[in-house]
Amino acid sequence: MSVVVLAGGVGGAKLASGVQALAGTDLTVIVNTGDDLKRHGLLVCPDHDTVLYNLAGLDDRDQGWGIRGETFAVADQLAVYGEETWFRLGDRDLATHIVRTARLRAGDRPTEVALALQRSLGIAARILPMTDGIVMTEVLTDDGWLEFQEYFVHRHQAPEVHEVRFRGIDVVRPTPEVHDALAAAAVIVVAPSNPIVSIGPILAVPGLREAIAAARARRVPVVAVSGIVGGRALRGPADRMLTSLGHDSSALGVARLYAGLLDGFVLDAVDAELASPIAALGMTTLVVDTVMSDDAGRVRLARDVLDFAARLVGEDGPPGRRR
Ligand code: FO1
Repeated sequence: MSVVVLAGGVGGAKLASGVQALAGTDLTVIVNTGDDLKRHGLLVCPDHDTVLYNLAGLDDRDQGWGIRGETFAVADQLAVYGEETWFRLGDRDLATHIVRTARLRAGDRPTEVALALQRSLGIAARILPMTDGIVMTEVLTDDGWLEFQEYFVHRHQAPEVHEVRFRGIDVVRPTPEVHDALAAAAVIVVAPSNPIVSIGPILAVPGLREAIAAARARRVPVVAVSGIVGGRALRGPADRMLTSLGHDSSALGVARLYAGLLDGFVLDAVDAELASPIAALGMTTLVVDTVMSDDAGRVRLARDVLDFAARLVGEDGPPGRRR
């Protein structure tokens, strides 16, 4: 069964690694590239790399990003030279960015470079950038428009976000690899990543929503997992961002953002009372434990999600389209 997961960083990487344990080579992860940035002349792709290190079993579990057991000798020396080092790049992580940047300069496409990095780390699944074009997520705060990592890392997600934009999004397109993955998908899963700045850019790539709709028309179930549990984001600023942008900071608020896109929605047991208002949006719901605190939790949620998606495909296709 070919599984496509749409993912941002940590939450998406955790679920993707659970799916990998079950689906192996039949997994394709489409990752957000709106968080990408240039540091010290190198292109860094945080969401791709978080998924990369998770699927390779190299991820730093305590930190949530980067490589386990990392050292920071280069970052320390960069600081000696007066370089800004608020975005901490570890020594082994830097090798990823050096190789990526060199191959892009040599003329390879971002998707080709990403796939080569994955093969080198022994990953059998595919992690595809949402596009080969350049998209920059920016947030409007009281201090004006900030690049995403300036807001997220440098300012510790402290400024209130009044608006979000994805610069460059209008002119980018999904890659042939993304089109092929969605065309071959047996199930599409929207990971419990930030719905606005992680999943938002992926869905905003022109043609992406249409490709998902075409999959649904072939009776491919599309299911999402809420990253908001008990009104709070398990990690990151999604809860505060939802509120400041006028949405509910709840599983229901997330489901509303995905209305019309999904057949099924997975929410945590602590939010069970939201199942019926979410169902009223035209989605079938599944209430389970969605917190992935260890490997077993990742695989358990992945199995729950895939079993749920399989159940949605009845005689008449996913329930949203039954007449
Ligand atoms: N997050 C931090 O909070 N501080 C950092 O210094 C930092 C460095 C970093 C380097 C490489 C990388 O791939 C990710 C890194 N992250 C860091 C995480 C990243 O900024 C965010 O988790 C994502 O962009 C949010 O999806």
